[in-house]
Amino acid sequence: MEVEKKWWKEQVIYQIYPRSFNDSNGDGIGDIPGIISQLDYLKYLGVDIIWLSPIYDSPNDDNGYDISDYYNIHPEFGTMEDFDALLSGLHIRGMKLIMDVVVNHSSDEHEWFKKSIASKDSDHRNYYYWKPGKNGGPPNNWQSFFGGSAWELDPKSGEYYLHIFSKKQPDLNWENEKVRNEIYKILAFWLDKGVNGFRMDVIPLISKRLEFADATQPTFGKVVEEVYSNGPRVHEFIKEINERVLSKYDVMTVGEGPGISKDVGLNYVGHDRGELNMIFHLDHMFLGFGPRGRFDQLPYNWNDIKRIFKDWYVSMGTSGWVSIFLDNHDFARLVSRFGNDKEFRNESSKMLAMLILTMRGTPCIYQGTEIGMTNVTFNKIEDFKDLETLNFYKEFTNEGMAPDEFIGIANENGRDNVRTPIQWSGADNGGFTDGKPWIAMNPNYNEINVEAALSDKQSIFYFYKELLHLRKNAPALIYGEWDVIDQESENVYVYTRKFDKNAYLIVLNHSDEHSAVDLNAFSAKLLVMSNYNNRMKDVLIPWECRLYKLMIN
Ligand code: ISL
Ligand code: CA
Repeated sequence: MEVEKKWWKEQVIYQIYPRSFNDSNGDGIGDIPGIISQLDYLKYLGVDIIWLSPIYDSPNDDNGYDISDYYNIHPEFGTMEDFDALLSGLHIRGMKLIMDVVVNHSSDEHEWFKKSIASKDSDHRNYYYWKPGKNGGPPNNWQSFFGGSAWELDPKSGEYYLHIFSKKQPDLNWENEKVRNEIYKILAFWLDKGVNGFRMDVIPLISKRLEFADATQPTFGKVVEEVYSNGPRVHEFIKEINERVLSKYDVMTVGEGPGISKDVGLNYVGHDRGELNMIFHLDHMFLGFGPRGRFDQLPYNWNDIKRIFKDWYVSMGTSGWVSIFLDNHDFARLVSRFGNDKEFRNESSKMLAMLILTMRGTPCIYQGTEIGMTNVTFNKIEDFKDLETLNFYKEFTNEGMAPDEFIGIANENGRDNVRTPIQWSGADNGGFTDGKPWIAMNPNYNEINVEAALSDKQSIFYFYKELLHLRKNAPALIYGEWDVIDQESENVYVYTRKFDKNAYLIVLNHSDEHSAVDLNAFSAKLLVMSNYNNRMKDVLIPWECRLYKLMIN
C-alpha cells in the first residue's frame, strides 16, 4: 500500500505562542495585531499552517491553557475583529490557521465550573469530576503534572475535584453528554469562522478510568500511561468529535499526547479509524525525564532519539502519520537541547532543520527556531513565569535541593526557555515591544534577531527557507520511504528517502566531533544543500549536514 496523499502531509506547520510573538501596543504582551503585521515574514519564510497557541479568554494560570470562555478572544490579544483579520490575512496569502483546543479541562473561572462548585445539587455539578475524600485525604494518590495532588478540596461541599494539571484547570467530565455537546458547539463555532483545523491539547486524557484506582507505577511517565492516558472511551469520544463536527469540513487535526506510545499510536491516526490526522507524540521530547519529570533529569543520547524515530516510522507504516518536531512551547529550545548553542549554533541549527524537514511526517517549526533562538539563563526564581517551574521549585527546595541547583536545571529544561519573546531586531527589547516584556528578553537579541537573519544570506533563516521550498517540490521528501543506513552509528545519521524514481540521501553529523562517514555505496549523487561550503572526503565536520539527490534508474 502507498501512503495516501493529503494536503496536510505536504505542508509545514509553524507554531505561534502569541504572548511572545510580537507586541503591537506596548503593553509587553504579544497580540493578534502584532501577528498580522508579520504575516509577510511568515509567508516569505515559506511555512503553510499556523498553529496558534490559545488566544481565548483566560485567567492565564497556564498562559491560556486554562480557558474561561471558548467563544471570546482574550482582550490582551485583541478582539474578534482582529482574529477575523488574522484569519483572512492568512487565507489571502494561501496559508492556513489551526486553533489550539484545550478541552480536557477548562479554567476554574469558566462559568461551568463556577456553577459546578456552587452546590452539590447544581445542574452543572457533573460537568467536572467530584469525589468525596478517603481517610481524611484526597480520593486517590494521583499526582498533578504540575506537582502535588491531582485533587483539590472544596471546603464548602467537602468534596474534591479532579485536576490533572493545575488546580485552576479542573478536568471536564466527558462522560456527561451535555459537556460533549458544548464542546462540539465550540469546535463548530471556530470551523464556521473558517479555521482549518485544530491542535488538540492532551487529547488521550479525555476519558477517565472511573474506578479512580491508585497509581502504582514508579515513574510519572509510566503513571501517565497507567492511569491518565488512553482511557476506556477515548476512541469513542474522538470518533464522535469526527462524526458530529470534523467530518463536515475539510480540516486537519493534530492530537497532542502524553501517554500515546508507538504501540497505541495507530489507534488514534490509522487511516481507517476516523479519528485524528496526525499526532505530536512526545517520546523523544520526554527523553531524559526522570521518575519525577523534567526537573529530575537522566542521561540519554542520540541513539535513543534515533530509535524512537525508527520505532514510530515502523509502527505508523503507510496507515498513520505523525508530526516531526524537536521543540514547542513546552520544552527547551531545539538548538540548546539537541544541538550546540555556543560554538556551533549556526551549523547545528541548520543540521536540525535538515533533520525535521526530511523525515516522514509533517514538520512543525516553533517560533524563533528559524533564527536559531536559544535557551535563556535566569539567575533568580523571580525571573521565571511558568507555573510548572514555580511549583516544582517549591517542591524540590522544600525537600532540600539548593535553590541555585534547581535554577540551573530550570535553565536547561524549563518551559520559559522557549517563551522569551521573539527577537525581531537589535533595538530595545529586541524590537518585540515598546514597553516592558511580560517575561525578560533573552539578552542575546543583539546578536540573534530576525533583522540580522534577513540581511545575511548564510543565516539559519535562509537555510530554512531553502529547505521549505525544496520539500514542497520533492514528493520523495514528503511521501517517500525512509531507510536508515547505520542506525547505531555514534555521531552520524544517514538515511535515504525514496519515492518512485526520486531519491535523496541525507547525511547528518549530530556531534561536536569530526566524524567518519562512508558514502561509497552511493556513487551517483548530486549535492543539493549543505551547511558548510567546504567538505572533506569520508569525514563530516562538526554538525555538518548534506542533502544529496541520488541518481537511480
Ligand atoms: O510540559 C509538560 C509538563 O512537564 C508536559 O508534560 C505537558 O504538560 C503535556 O505535554 C501537556 O501539554 C499541554 O497541556 C498542558 C499545557 O500546560 C501545555 O502547555 C500543553 O502543551 C495543560 O493544558
Ligand atoms: Ca500587546
